[in-house]
Amino acid sequence: MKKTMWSVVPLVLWCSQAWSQVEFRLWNIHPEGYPVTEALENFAGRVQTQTQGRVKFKLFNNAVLGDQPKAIQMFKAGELDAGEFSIGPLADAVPEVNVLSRPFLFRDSKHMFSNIDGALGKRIEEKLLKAGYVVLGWYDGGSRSFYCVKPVRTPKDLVGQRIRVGQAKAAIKMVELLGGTPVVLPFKDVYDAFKDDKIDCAENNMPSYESTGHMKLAKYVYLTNHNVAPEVLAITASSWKKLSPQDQVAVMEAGRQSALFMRERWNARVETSRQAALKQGSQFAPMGDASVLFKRLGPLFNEYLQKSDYQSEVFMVLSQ
Ligand code: GTR
Repeated sequence: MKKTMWSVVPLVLWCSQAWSQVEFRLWNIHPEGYPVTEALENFAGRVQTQTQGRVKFKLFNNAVLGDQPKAIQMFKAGELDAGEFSIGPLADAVPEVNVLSRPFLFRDSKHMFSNIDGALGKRIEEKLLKAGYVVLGWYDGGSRSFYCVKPVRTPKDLVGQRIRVGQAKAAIKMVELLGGTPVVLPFKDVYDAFKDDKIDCAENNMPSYESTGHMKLAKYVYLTNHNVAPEVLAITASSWKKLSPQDQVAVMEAGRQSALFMRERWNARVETSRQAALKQGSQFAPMGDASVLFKRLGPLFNEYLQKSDYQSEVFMVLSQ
């Protein structure tokens, strides 16, 4: 009897020690009050409650730990535990998710989430897992359009313009095909680049256009909605393994719930940002005849169809 007790005690001690309190570093590019930030706060709060304080996520906003390509490197190197990433730079690191960065893949968020919350999302989650990313939730990356310092009403107006893009192959190629000069810059440097006349245009969704203050410097919005994509809340596979099975369930559930929370906040914010931009004097031009743009982007579309890995996914989405 005595012997059994002694053999059990160290095991219990070891287990509780291995799964005692952990604090994870959570990367975020956005400022306080932004829907992504609010959702990450919601996530961290839920995790703390559900795990009775055993698991904590410390949130680093405003890309203070580095811009997104840097964060993805840190993530891969295990120097960061978790982050909320957009698809472009993530696709450069994990080419299998590139399918989601194809321009004009999804019509709108509803179309996107009907796929991402279904079979397509599952397949991509599996690919991300193989690359060391455990997906905790799919956030809304919104719908991206161009905005410029000078009026832009047709695809021709983009020709010869210096257009900021994030570090993402698909975005660079898209700008080249449209006749512009891609200027790759970190998100936080775009405002100064407009001010210092280093760029003529950028492209983003309404809440980012507003929250960054770009709306004050580039008032002409050309509503192409060329990119509707999700963003992803993920934790590294190695940090994930530090959690007990019970805490993994709690963290996963908190991630899923925070994504639903985010999507709701996002929809409201798109409208308030649009109103704020209008008030600020922004002018919105509709895309007009989409076929002109589609023709120019033809080589990029073909690339997606030729890559056998993505063929079925692209067809699946486009046929809906
Ligand atoms: C934002 C997005 C960020 C980042 C940024 C950018 O809309 O949420 O993750 O991609 O755009 O353009 O760099």
